[in-house]
Parts: sequence; structure tokens; C-alpha cells
Amino acid sequence: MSTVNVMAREIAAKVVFYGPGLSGKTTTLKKIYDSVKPAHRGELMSLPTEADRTLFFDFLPVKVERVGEYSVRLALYTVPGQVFYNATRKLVLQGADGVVFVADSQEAAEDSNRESMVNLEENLAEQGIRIEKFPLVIQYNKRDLPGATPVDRLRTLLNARGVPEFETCATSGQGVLDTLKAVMRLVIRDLRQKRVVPPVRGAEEQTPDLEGQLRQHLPASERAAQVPPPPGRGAAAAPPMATPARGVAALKTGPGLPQATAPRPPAVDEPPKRVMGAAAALAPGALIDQARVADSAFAAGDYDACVRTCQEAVRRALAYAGARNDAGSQGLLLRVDGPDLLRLELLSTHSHHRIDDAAFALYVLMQTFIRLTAAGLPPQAD
Ligand SMILES: Nc1nc2c(ncn2[C@@H]2O[C@H](COP(=O)(O)OP(=O)(O)OP(=O)(O)O)[C@@H](O)[C@H]2O)c(=O)[nH]1
Ligand SMILES: [Mg+2]
Repeated sequence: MSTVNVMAREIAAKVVFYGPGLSGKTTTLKKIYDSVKPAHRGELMSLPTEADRTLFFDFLPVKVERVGEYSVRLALYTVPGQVFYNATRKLVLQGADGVVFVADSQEAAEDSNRESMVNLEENLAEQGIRIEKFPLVIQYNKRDLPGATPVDRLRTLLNARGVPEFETCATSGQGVLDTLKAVMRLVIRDLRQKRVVPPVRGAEEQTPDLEGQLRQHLPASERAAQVPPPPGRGAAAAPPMATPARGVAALKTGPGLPQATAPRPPAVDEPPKRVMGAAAALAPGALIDQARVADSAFAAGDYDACVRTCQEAVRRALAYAGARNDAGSQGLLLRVDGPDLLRLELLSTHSHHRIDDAAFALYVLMQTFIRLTAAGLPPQAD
């Protein structure tokens, strides 16, 4: 579902974290959220059940300013790993440009790892994608647990194709940014091979300082509290991250940070930071307020209002593809998935929406925003 806006020199790509239940997908996304500078990411949207299992998806937008001549917006999603959520997994996987497979290193998870990899292969195949040709990276997670299955064994079980692999501990953050960078590189290389993104002039693509761009600096006291990386291949991975202090002021005043700009005025002068929900983070300016209403309704548990607002916002967003066209043509022009639009409209036929109805509505709204941005709509003046 990658989209490239050549004029704005911007690539938007979708990366999905896949894997068996409880392997650490949501924890990985949370850790990316904590590790990446606030300027480079939006808010994390998580849709868990009471038992903290992912019900629909988690979502985090991340932006990298310079990758060659382009900036890259990544829409990171997790799927629910529990076996019976396969319909949701298929939906979230739709249009993915790359996948991070999060394997659970515990011995007891051997079968579920393998089954989940087969399930990924099948679900990709349904979309006409051969896994061998697809940007895929494997995270061997929970390396910190005693008795973790040796990596050689996991490799034999899951990585016969020899895709890039990383040892991670999502709870400490070790290795998660390396995995993210690796999948991003594979996605961009794939887009260049497919000529979706023009090939670079000159021999090799310049590797940007992704680390410097993305990583959130932590105060020294927090750095000292980090767990040392385990020996082996993971030693080359990113150092583990402790949970950083939230907010721009805390970030900029951490000790030992380079002062690139003049000292900031005291926090009291700063306007209160409005929290960006998942839809608002992707919304064009003219639709941001409506997106916020949808985000807030979801957060407040008002799923009827969330569905209604998403339906209205999707209609308004589609109208940018020609107000005189009908919704079907608008969807086609923007390449928004037709069955998803139909299903969203059909939600009007019942009242008392459930959390997964609202999550689906938000998902379609977010996809529509991504497609709009790719088409360079609405025009700048809007
Ligand atoms: N020790 C250890 N525990 C981890 C690690 N990563 C995740 N966990 C724990 O594993 C449990 C499940 O993690 P989640 O991130 O919710 O798993 P998930 O893959 O999103 O699970 P589903 O949403 O059900 O598919 C939580 O208790 C996490 O704290 C890790 O690297 N090491
Ligand atoms: Mg989860």
C-alpha cells in the first residue's frame, strides 16, 4: 500500500508486526514509541482487551526526514496474534509493504511460531504475494528469558530463507530500532526495484543517520539503569531503552544533550501539547478536528459516535477526489479498498456498535487519509 508523492518527495509505507500471540508485538511498538523522538512519531494507538491482548491492531506513525532524496512516513501496525483473529490479521496485513515477524524465543512457543509463520505466508499468498519476494525481517524476541531457544534452532525453524534477523528484548528495547531500520531499508529497496520510487542517481543509496534522527536521547540517570545487551549477535544491536520522560521539554533539557538551538523558554510559556490520536496524526489540516473527534470518541468508549464521525470524515476525505464523482469513483481514484468502504457504510445499519466496529471505522479513515496524502490532496492551500 506504499504511496509515493514525487512532488513532495515523500514515501508512505505500511509495516506490519506479525507473529504468534504474546510474542511481544505490542511491547515492541510501545518501545519504538518510547525510543523515537516525539518529533518523529505520532501517538500510539492501542486496542487491547482487558487482558492486554491485542483485539484489533496497534498503530504508530513514524517519520524519517531523509532517506536518499525522500522522507519516509511509516505506518506501523501490529496484528492480534491469537489464532482465532485471522480475519483481522488479513485485514491489517492488506497492502503491507513490509513485515516484521516477532517470534517468541521460549521453547514452549515453538509450534505457535511456526504456525504463525505459515499463517503469514498463507495470508500474503491470498493477496498474491510470495513471501520469498517480500520485505521481511525476523525479531527473535524475549532473548532475556533464561532457557530461551538457541538462535540456531529458531533460524532452522523460521528463517530458512535467510532474511535479516535480530535478537531482541522488547521489554528493554534492545534491538527494536535496529529491526525497524532494517525493515525500512528493505521496503525502500523493494520500492526502488518495483520502480515505485525512482532509482537513486549514482552508485549506492546514501544511508542516512537513522539512529541520530530517530533515537530519543535519554537522561544519563535512565541510561545507567539499562540492562546490558546479551552476548552474541544482539551485542551489535541498539542499547536497551528505559522508558524516557515524556514531553518535549523533558527531552530537550536532558543532561549532556547537544544544544542545537537557543535554550527554550520555560515550560510555563509553552502552549499545552494537544495529544494527537491515531486518526488525527494522519489527517490533512481541513479534517484534523473531525479526526480528533473520532479519536476522542473511541478513547471515551462512545463507539456509535466514533463510527458516525469516521463515516462522515471518510465521505469528506473522499470528496477531495472530485465532489461531483460518486463515492465509488472517488474510492477508485484514490485506491481506497472498495469492500472496506462498503463495510464501513453498512455499519450504519446497526446501532450499538462494538469496539471492533469503531476500530474498523478508524482503520478505514486512517487508510483514506494515507491515500489522500499520497495523491497530494487536499492541495496545500487547504
Ligand atoms: N521477558 C520478556 N517479556 C516480554 C518481552 N516482550 C514482551 N514480553 C511480555 O510478553 C507479554 C506479551 O506481550 P505483548 O506485546 O502484549 O504480546 P503480543 O504479541 O502483542 O500479543 P497479542 O496481542 O496477543 O498478539 C507481556 O507480558 C510482555 O511484557 C521480552 O522481550 N522479554
Ligand atoms: Mg498485541
